[in-house]
Amino acid sequence: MFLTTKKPKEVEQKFDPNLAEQIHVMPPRYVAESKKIPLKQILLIIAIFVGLAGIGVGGVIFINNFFNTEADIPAASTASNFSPSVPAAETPPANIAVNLPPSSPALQPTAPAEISPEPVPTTGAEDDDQDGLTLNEERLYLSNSLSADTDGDGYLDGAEVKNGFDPHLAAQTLEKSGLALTYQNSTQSYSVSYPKDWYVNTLSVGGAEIVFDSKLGEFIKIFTKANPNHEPLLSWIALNDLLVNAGELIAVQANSLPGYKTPDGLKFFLAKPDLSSVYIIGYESAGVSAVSFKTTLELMVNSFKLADQ
Ligand SMILES: [Ca+2]
Ligand SMILES: [Ca+2]
Repeated sequence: MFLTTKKPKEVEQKFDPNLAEQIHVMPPRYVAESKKIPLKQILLIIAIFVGLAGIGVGGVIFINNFFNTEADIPAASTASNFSPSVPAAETPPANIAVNLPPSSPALQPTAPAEISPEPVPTTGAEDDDQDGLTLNEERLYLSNSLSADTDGDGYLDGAEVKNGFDPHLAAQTLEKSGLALTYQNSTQSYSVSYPKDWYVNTLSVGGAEIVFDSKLGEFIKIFTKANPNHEPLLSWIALNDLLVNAGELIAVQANSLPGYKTPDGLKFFLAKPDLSSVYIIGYESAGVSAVSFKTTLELMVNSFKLADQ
């Protein structure tokens, strides 16, 4: 037959089985590239993946912890939801209230601070109750600085001290109360009472110069002077103490010893009966302007006693 289905020879010639095989085979470049994926890249990808997964897990844990902490503070009912392991009874509202700042004091009006008056400075030499004892002496003898007769026996505090009596205990001497002590000068043969809180210092060999120190700058000194010519006391003073005007001196009788005192009452001269010695009992202020222990000086003068008296 003329018309056949036989393929043209050209077409048949073009069909090449080898060529067909080549068409179905993957091109060499693709095969080569797929086989060349490096192991390092795979490990890197895995590492990145693992890292991202770790960050994600960490974030979840952080968020859970954050919300659990927040939940512990407000109320016990919600705390049990976020932290079931902690019983609600362990975090009662009472404990939370303790941690809160107290509100009641802030709401209460504060009273205005009292303004204390400025303390009035004192010299210690004031005698407010006019009993003859200064403030320093009232402290020394435990008497009331606002009561002229502390023990109520009818004698003023100053008069009692001057004569060796305790102003805060009726019918009791200062030495018996322990408020005054007796100093014995065996070399110069005399004794004298002085306040127990004072110091006694010997300034010269033989005890001719003894200082009774108040520790407040003021002191009383007893000076023993020889009178070899047995001069009358007033003459001896005029000859030996140029700081004193003998004509202004006031005669005194202290414990049966004749003597004189200066007009200000701060220096006393006593003579031994045979006029062999003169005792000068003087008040020294050592720069202190106010005299605090004038009555104490009188106590010492009145208690001055010779050993052979
Ligand atoms: Ca007084
Ligand atoms: Ca009294």
